[in-house]
Parts: sequence; structure tokens; C-alpha cells
Amino acid sequence: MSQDSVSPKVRSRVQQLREQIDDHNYRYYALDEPSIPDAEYDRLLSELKGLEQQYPELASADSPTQRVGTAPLDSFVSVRHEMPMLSLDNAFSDDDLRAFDQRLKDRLKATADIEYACEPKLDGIAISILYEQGKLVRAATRGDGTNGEDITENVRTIRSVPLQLRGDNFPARLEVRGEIYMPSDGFAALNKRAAEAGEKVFVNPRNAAAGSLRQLDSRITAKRPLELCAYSVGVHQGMELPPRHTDILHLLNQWGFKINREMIAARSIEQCIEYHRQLGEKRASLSYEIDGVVFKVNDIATQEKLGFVSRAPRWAIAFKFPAQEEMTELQAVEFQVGRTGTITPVARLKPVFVGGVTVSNATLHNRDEIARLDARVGDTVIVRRAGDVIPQIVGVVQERRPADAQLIEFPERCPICDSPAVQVPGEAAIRCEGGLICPAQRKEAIIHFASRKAMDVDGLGDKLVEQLVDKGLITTVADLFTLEAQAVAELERMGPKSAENLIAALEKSKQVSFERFIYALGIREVGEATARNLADHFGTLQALSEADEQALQEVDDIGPVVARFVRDFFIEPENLDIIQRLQALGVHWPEKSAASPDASAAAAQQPLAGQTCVLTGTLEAMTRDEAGDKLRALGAKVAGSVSKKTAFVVAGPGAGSKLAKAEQLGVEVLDEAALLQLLDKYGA
Ligand code: 9MJ
Repeated sequence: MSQDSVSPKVRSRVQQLREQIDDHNYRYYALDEPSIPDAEYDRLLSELKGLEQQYPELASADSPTQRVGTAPLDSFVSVRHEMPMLSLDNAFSDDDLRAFDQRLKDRLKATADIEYACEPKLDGIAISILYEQGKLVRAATRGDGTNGEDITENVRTIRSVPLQLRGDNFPARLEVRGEIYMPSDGFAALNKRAAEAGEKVFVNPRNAAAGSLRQLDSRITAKRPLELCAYSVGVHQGMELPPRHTDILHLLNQWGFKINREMIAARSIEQCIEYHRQLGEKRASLSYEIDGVVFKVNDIATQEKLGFVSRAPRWAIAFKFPAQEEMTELQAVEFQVGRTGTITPVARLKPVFVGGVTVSNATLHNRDEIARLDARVGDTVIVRRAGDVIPQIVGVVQERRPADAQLIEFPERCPICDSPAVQVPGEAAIRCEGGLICPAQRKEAIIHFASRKAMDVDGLGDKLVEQLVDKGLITTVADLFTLEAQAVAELERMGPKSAENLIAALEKSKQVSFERFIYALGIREVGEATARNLADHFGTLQALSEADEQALQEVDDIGPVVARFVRDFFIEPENLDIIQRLQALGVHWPEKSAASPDASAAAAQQPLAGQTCVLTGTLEAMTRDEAGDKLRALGAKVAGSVSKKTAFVVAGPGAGSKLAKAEQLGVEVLDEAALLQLLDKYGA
């Protein structure tokens, strides 16, 4: 096809689409202000792809469609950096930082406080990207600092890397340096997909980023959730840059680069120390992994005066956080049986300090995970504890395997009740088939039944349930209500007074709400939120227990799997018998009617009707449960996880992944003060 076969209308539409898509990328990555839903973005991109396919002469290396990768390379070409890419010296304590600051003052023969740029230290891959006349011409890894590898094709696939600088006032040649990393949720999703497909999973986001960039086939890189955060300028020609590092980064941001929003300028080393402390507290709630903080003298002229020692600049230092991965010995594996019979292998570890706590146990999830890790008792394993997640074993140091390392045999029978342990089709889990004959399942079911968010039986803890079951005083939850004070008083660590207190607490717990009762039953996958939805939808136990799978799926958030679990529970005669006994023994709740049209109309009038919110972290003025009740009283739904549909998230100190998710999805986040204001506004 010749040039003239493309109409001016098509040409201008292609141009318009490219600009719109670039603009959305800029707003999303550089400004952190998403402007359109993902689906709309995908529609624009797909229209542009269609037009470029139809009119190949309109193809352009800078088109946003070119982020899908190209044919594989045979090998990476080596690149010599025009300006070496430096490494950073480390500080290990506040005093190290003070000493660093003093060294600089001595060297500068100055006494005045030095201003520092403070930046989170991203745990990814350092990269150099060269722009000529505003166009991306080459991207290279840091390598040994002098020579790196040309990974231009791979870097071009990353959406937060501008292919063309924005605006018209930029240096004719500009080398931007930064870190390519994989945000935590993208890492989790990538590993989940890999595990489901039976492929190798990555040990941590840094390895995932490195592995993704090391692909000779950039079409693979294009599918990986990588991002770039810019943190300095290397070579620059044809334009003067601002005198301060933080201002240079703001300029990079205007040219289209994502920079770290946590970056600040601190006026003294003491402020730097405070920044390190505060960022350490915030670390778990960030949507990406950091391993410390980097401090850089902010004034570029001063940086130049200070210069370098060997490979590291004198004007910068990294202050790391406690490591999130450590090595330790896998001393034994025990098998625990949960409430629903799942048999979970638990690793007993030689205690190790990691991620700020001492870890001596870690879950090994299931048989597949043990096989994937090829872990054996006696092995040296890598334990990881990132943020607020439970410790994981992410790898085995094969070279350190002792000759007598023991294979881990998954039991074929339940270690507690000796019933067969079977793999559920379509699941990785292995379950004990014993049901409530299995004392482990019975104990867990009773502990759950009595727990605070269920029947809330004060004083009935794990140890007491264990004794009650082991002594044969109870076999089901219904038996709790036939307990006699005298028998209880004879148990270890009990006496007449505490036995009476327990009987009184049991008596008190009989008056419950329908939703708590449903939750207390311990139906698989029925957590508090689902129990509440079931209670609201069906209103009565009779309606709930008679509902078929189709009727159950009409309830908010209930799909076929949970519907099946609920149905299975209520067709089991033994369960119905226990429920009948509970009611006969006095367990009761105020009956509600199922949502009537009138009630729905009234509900729709409530100020927060139709809004779903999520509570996370700790609150001071009230508990999360109380806050949830108040929000529900205003018509809001309170959910356990954040999605695009979440109206707002209330986050107190200690908030972790839910806050990160909210920030990433652009969901409004309220602190406790804002929550109180909201409740106050509606008189709740
Ligand atoms: C990281 N990894 O986030 C530097 N870095 O500056 C930041 N690394 C660096 N700066 C000079 N924020 C050499 C390395």
C-alpha cells in the first residue's frame, strides 16, 4: 500500500489515539492519578492496534502498541556506560549516618547542616536509559557498573518507561537512571499463574524482575508486570539541569518518568534518621518492596565537590532495613489438621531473626509445595517474612544439603484420627476424611464456634477445648451447653469459680445474632461477611437450610463453590441434628424476615447505601468491629478485601496489604479522624 492510501482522517485518528494512550500512561505512572478505567484504556489500545495492522505504513517504533515485544535476540550485546554506574556505601545504624554526615562536613570544611534527598531504596534492577532528541534509543543494565547489557527491546515493553519524552524542553541527549522492579501484587499474581500452570515460581519480586528482564524474547518481558522508577540522571547534553537533585527528579517527572512519591528533602541528618524510622513503619504498607533508604546530598555542586571513592560516590549512602530473608535449618516437619480437615505441613525451624521478628515455624502449604521446593529435613532453607505476611520458605540451599537429609513423607492417613488422607480432586490440599470423628477437626470446629466473632464464649480457649474433647466431656458443639460446672471444675487449671464463670459465659452466649450463628457453624469458606450476607438474604434458618445451590448463588458474593459448600453442610443429617440440639438447648436469635421490597427501599435511602468499605489497621476510638457496625448501620457493606468496587478504605496504623491495594487502585483512603468525621456527619 502506498502512503496516499491512508486518509488524513485515519492518520489523525492514529495520532490522536497515540497521544491519548501516552497521556493516560503519563497520568497513571508519572502523576499517579489514573484517569480512565483499565477497560477503556484497553479499548483505545485495541483500536490503535487494529488501525496499525490495517495500515502498516503508519507503524512507528514510538507507538504505544510497540510494548508487546519483538522477535527474540540471539544474545545480549555488551554496552559500555559513558559515565560509570555507581554503587552505594552502606550505613548500619543511626550513628553510622551521623558519622557519614560529619565526614562530609569535615571534607567540605563546613559546619552548617547539609540538605539531603531521602528516597526509598527499591529492591529491583538498576538500569540506564538513553534518550536522543527525546526518543528512547538504548537501555542497558548496570552490569558491573562499567559494562552492562543492552536490553532496549525488553525495556521498551514497560509502560512506565516513556518511549518519547514529554514536552519540548529537554536535553538533546539524556541518560535517565532508575530501578526496574515488580510491584508486590503483580509479583503475587505472576507467581499464582505460574504455580497454577505448574511452572517455576519466583523466590521474590527482585528475582522476578531480573528474570523478566533477562529474556531474549521481549514478548515474554511484555507480559510481566514491571515498572520503572527514575532516581538520577547520568549523561546530559544540550541543557542545564536544576541545581538540586530533588528538582532534577521533579523535572524527570514532567518529562514522563515515575519518581518515588515518598521522596523528600531533609534539612539535616537528624531529619534523615527520622525519615528512615518513619519509612520503616510504612514499609509493609507500600505496594512494592524496599530494602532501605538512600540519602543523597541534594546540592549537585556539592556532590561534584565531594566526588567518589573507588566505585561509590562520597555524597550518598544507603541505610538498609532488617533483612526479609535469612537462612536457617529445617529441623522437622509436623502435620496439622485444620477445622475442615486440611492437613498442613508445618516446618519447624532453628529460630532465626528475619523481617524484624524471630521465626521458628513456617507453613509449607501442601505436598505440591514440598515437592516444588525439594525440601528435606536437615536442609538449609531460605525463610522470608515480608511485611505482615506469615513466614514462608522460599528456597533450599542445595549446596548445603547434608548427606543424611531426610525426605519428607506426606502421611497417607490422618496423624490424629488415622482416617484416610485424600487429595481433593482439583485442589492441592490433602484432607482427613474423618470429619467430626477426627478429634483435631472437632477441636478446631469447637474453638471456632466459641471464638469471639462467632458465639463469643468468654473463657473457652484452645487449651480448655482440648481438655474437654480429650476427656470425652464433649464431642460436638451442642455438648458445650450440657456441661456441668462440677465436671469442668476438675479439669487442669480450673476450679469451682472458673467453672461457674464458663457455664455463665455459655449461658450468655446462647443469645446470639443469626449471622454470628451462621459464622459459628464453621461452613467451609463462610467467613463473617458471607455469613452476614446469608443472614440478610434468607432471614431465617429454615429458609437458609432449604435453599438450593441456585438460590444460594443469588446472595451477594456467593459463587458456585461456596454455594456447594453451604448446600453440602445443610444436607448432612448430622449437622442438622446438631443445629436442632443447639436450639433445643436454648441457642436463639431474633428472627429477621428476608429482605422485603419495602425494607430494600428503606435501605437504599441510607446515606452509605450501595457503598462497600474495608477496615484495616488499628483504630483508637473504637474497635474495627464497632466501626464496621456503625458503617453498616448507615447502609454500607463492610468487605474483607479491596477491589475496584470498594468505595473507601479506613486505614489505621499497622495497615498492610489492603492499604497498598487501595493506593494502587486509587481507592479513597480515610484515616481514623476522617472516619469519625463521616460517622459524626450522619449521627452514627
Ligand atoms: C534505589 N535502588 O532505589 C539509587 N536507588 O543512586 C535510589 N538507588 C542510587 N538511588 C546512586 N533511590 C546509585 C544508586
